Amino acid sequence: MRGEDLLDEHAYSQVRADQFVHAQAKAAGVSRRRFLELVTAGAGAAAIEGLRPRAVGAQAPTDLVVKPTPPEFFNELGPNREMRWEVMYSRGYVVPNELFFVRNHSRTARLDAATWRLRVEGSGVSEPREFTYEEIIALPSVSVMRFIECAGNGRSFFEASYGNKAQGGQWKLGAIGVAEWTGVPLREVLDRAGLRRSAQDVMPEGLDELKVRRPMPIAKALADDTLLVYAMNGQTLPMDHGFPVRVLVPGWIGVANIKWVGRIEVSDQPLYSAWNTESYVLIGPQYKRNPPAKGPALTFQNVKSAFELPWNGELLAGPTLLRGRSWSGAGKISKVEVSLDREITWQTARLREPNIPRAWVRWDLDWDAQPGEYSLRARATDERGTRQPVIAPWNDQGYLYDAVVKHPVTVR
Ligand SMILES: Nc1nc2c(c(=O)[nH]1)N[C@H]1C(S)=C(S)[C@@H](COP(=O)(O)O)O[C@H]1N2
Ligand SMILES: [Mo]
Repeated sequence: MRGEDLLDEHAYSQVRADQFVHAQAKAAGVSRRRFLELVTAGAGAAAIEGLRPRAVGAQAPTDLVVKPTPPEFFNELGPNREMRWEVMYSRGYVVPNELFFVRNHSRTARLDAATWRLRVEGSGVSEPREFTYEEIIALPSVSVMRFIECAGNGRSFFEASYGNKAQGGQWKLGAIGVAEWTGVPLREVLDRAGLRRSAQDVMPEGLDELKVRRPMPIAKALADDTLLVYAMNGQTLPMDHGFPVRVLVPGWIGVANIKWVGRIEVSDQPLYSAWNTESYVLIGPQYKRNPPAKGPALTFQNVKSAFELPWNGELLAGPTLLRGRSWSGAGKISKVEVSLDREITWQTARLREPNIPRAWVRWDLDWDAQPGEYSLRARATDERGTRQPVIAPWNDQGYLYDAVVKHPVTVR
């Protein structure tokens, strides 16, 4: 099973669901079909520990995030802070830590590196053990530029396409950031815990109130750039971004990048949690249930673009340099086109180096802006040839909105 390529999203969720159902049915001494009936009726859910996310009580809003998040830099969405895209205009490749978006399911955990431990355990390792912070930072390390993007980034745009709001925080496009992440390849730590050849799934778990956790197949856990991160843009990992250690799972949806990681379960059986059965799965008319999950589990982020402009922004008439960034979970961006005239014509934007896979590329375009109301469009194509579509397929929880966004701008 070790060499099995489960990086493809559909293969991964289908294979795991089949294996899981088989094992659970066997353990319960019922047929596969009877087990599925129970799960569908809601009773089977009890078979899976912690399947349903617990509700979080009301929090004092000031308590949710540690760093200052002034309204010039961020939109506040409950416990989350969305980056305003205009703050990236004329900035460098990475998003500075002070400007990086925050997505917390509950609130920022306040941990002490001196008492923090990382426990690696489960049927997939022969020598379960704990690591201290000192031990982690003494291991071989690498630094990579990658994005972290919430699966719900762009969710608010479903409403304009379908007339209905998708469930969840109504992000525009600011639930993404690129940083230089420094840490230890997860593989190094798994090897030191005696990784078995039979290991199938790896589930990092956070030390936050909800113990957010989500599994990935062993192939993804062993990838060169899947890291246990302790520094962000050359600084100690900030509390809001997972201090002392978080996981980086490049290209995958934001929630895979578990912050405040305290435990990693390695299993020779398929693993499930609420975050790949109830949420972060695709539920909608075109998606099939995938018991015990309510739909196919999300893996990779898709292709998106954003202008470095305020939403409903105002520009002064005259020559201006329009700027933006595009990204894809599948690799580099190969082309970006911009339309200033509501998709009658498209112009190719200049791409600026660097163009790093699973990070983003900056682009720009000269525009002699004349007074008027505009609806700007940018559409990117990645190296696999995937281009942003006109419409994103509906799913109830509003994940993976990749359609071309209509960005309103007034020129005076
Ligand atoms: N432990 C834990 N890890 C977590 C989360 C969380 O609530 N708890 N949120 C996830 C989600 S949904 C996203 S999009 C990213 C956001 O990372 P950031 O807050 O550093 O930008 O962290 C992920 N890791
Ligand atoms: Mo997210």
